[in-house]
Amino acid sequence: MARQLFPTIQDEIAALKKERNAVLLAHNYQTGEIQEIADIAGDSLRLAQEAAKTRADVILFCGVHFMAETASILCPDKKVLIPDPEAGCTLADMIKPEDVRKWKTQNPDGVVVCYVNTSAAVKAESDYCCTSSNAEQVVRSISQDRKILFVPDFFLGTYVKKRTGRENIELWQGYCPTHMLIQSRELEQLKREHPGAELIMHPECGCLTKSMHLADQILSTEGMVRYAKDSSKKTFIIATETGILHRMIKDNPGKQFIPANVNAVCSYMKMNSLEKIVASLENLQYEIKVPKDLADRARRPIERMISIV
Ligand code: CIZ
Repeated sequence: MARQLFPTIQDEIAALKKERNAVLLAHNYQTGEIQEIADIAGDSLRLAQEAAKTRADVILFCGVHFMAETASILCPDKKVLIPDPEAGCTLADMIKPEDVRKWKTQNPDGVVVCYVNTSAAVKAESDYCCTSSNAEQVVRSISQDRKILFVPDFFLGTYVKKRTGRENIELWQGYCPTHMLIQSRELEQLKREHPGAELIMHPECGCLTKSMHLADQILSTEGMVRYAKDSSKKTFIIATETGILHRMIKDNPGKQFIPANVNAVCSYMKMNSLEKIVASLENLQYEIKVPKDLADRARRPIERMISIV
């Protein structure tokens, strides 16, 4: 049968979504054109929680692999798709389940807190999950006398250690290469050039400790979007992946958003495209399915986190 022609690729995606009864979720770091066609844009946890509420049969997750896994863990009965199976996360790949198992053998009374940027296999070995918006709260909920291993982000872990004043936290040495591109010297320069601007930093930034005195706010992506909307300030320097700027600019006419580094672009996040979304909905590819046994174990630290925050 001849393929139907659509005026635009966006129309084609809308028709395919309807045909498949699919919901399209886009992470805050996706391209603007993907965020524009998404049913919901947000951070990974919010998207996975929204996915859990949906009546759709198919969840098309425009983000990276661990995010689609989280959706599969929280929505075991749905078909979860990702447009490009190669869209991974360098930070998540820096910790393996066997690393966590080894630490637990050496520290039988220890507690493992994993950042959401981890594989399902690492979550399954962890006691608590956290996001950048609730890491401090999660750590504060753990008894002071228990040693903690925080994986995999060294900079978020350092920030939490500082905020809680807790010494018995071991930090994994993982990092996000995109957030490493944001440098303290450039932040200083931008603050000089825009004296009235507020600097909003993501805790994954490699220069966080060095730049803490410059930051007006240290927030997760959802926290940044909320803050920019509520603030009476007019100019903001945004220190995170540049995809976030799309929503901020759209939601806040009259406010100015300056990227801390225009090159802070995650190449994995940008692997998804409108063409790949069409192929994904047409062929129901590429399915991310966390096996039941693993999903049941990986869900526990996520549910513990949700019960705390
Ligand atoms: O949880 C997320 O989506 C990530 C990776 C960052 C954030 O701050 O939202």
